[in-house]
Amino acid sequence: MTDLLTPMLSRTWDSERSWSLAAYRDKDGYRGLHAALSMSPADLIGLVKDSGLRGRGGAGFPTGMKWDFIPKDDGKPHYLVVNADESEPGTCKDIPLMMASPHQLVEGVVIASYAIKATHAFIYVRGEVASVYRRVLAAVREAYDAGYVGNDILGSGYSLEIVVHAGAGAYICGEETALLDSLEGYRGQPRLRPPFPAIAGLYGSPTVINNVESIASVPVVVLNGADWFKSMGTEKSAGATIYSLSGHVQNPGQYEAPLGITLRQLLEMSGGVREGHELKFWTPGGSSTPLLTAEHLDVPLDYEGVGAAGSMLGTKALQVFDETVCVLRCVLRWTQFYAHESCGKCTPCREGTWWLVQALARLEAGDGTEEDLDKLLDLCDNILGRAFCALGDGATSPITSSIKYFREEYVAHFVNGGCPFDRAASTLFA
Ligand code: L3W
Repeated sequence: MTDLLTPMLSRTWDSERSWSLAAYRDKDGYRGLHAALSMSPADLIGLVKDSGLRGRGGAGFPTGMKWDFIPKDDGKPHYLVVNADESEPGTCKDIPLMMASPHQLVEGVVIASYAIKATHAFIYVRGEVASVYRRVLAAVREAYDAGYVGNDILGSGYSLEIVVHAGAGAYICGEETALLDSLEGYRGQPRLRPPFPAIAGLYGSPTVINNVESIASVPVVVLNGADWFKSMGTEKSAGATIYSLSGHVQNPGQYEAPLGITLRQLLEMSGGVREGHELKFWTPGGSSTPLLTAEHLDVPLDYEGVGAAGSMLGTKALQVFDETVCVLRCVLRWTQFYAHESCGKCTPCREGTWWLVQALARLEAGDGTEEDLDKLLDLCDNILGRAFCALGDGATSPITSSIKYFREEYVAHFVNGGCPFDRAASTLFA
């Protein structure tokens, strides 16, 4: 882990037994909670709004505004749900964060729950990663024993129960309303929005659902103030965040840096693309965000900058591919993932992703034609904006963007009668 400028989320990661309560307390752990409990819930929401913190799960929705949507004095129970079901291809920031510093999440959960007057909070962890489940559970138990969770927290009169729940392993359960269905014991499938969870969420009650990194950012915002947070990042994308570098880079891993840094700067600071090779394409935020190329190395990695370049910041999962990678093979592999993970609820996504795989497989094998390429784009057109949730839209992103930048590579497959790449030269998708 390398800290660039202002380590905030990663400040404890290099400590011995960084996941323990003792190590967290050594780095001001739970001081944010003390400060938060001395404020009114309304002031706390105001502070998070002022800070400009935006959701780190992909959509960048303003966190304080989401908290403020929770009805005031409605007499219903309120819930906080943490989306820890990280499974977007290339996305690997929440799991390292929870492994290295689970108390940062737990402290954020208590502060956020207090702000929205929730009496129960749920941390929905991806089921396949048992080590994360165990680590978060151990941190929650430690926090109960220390009086940070449970009855009358730190003598404030505020009480909170936290439940750590392991999912059963489905990408769709990262979609917030499918996650709620799964948490309630149903098969995880998205619900129609509106109503948004803030009005009718878990068990029909007002619910805030935030990503792990968003919630883990809250304690330092409370401790250091909105102006401190806004001093990092850009005007509309405040603060620092975790970028995950993977693929053909010298030093893959998590890099904490202010929003607005560029991929060129991150590569310069981290050792660059693998030796003797050059960058061909990359994803700014996982495979659901349109691909970018070497011409986008200086795009500011914030919500506005990446949007203006025709993509989305998403989860800041920077997957880097060099010139040895066949973009078509890469896109086929991702599309197989979406077809497998489609929940089947809506026809455009259920049928469409299956057809996308058929068309891409034919093209990749060198059996396609120009007509197949047009059909592929037509299929994408019929999925985008017509699927029930973001999974369908996301499935089209790598396809349409790769054809935009690498159409000649698609054509080369059917002109050649097969893949023109030497698969042995690439370490990815070989
Ligand atoms: C109340 C309103 N609440 C919006 C809330 C809404 C949600 C948040 C953002 O998808 C993206 C997706 C992936 N009243 C509201 C309101 N909200 N209007 O704001 O909502 P939305 O619909 O913009 O996004 P989303 O459906 O949460 C998230 C992209 O992130 N992504 C990440 C994928 C990662 C995983 C994973 O690892 N499990 O799925 C990557 O790019 O494609 O576009 O809370 O309720 N009027």
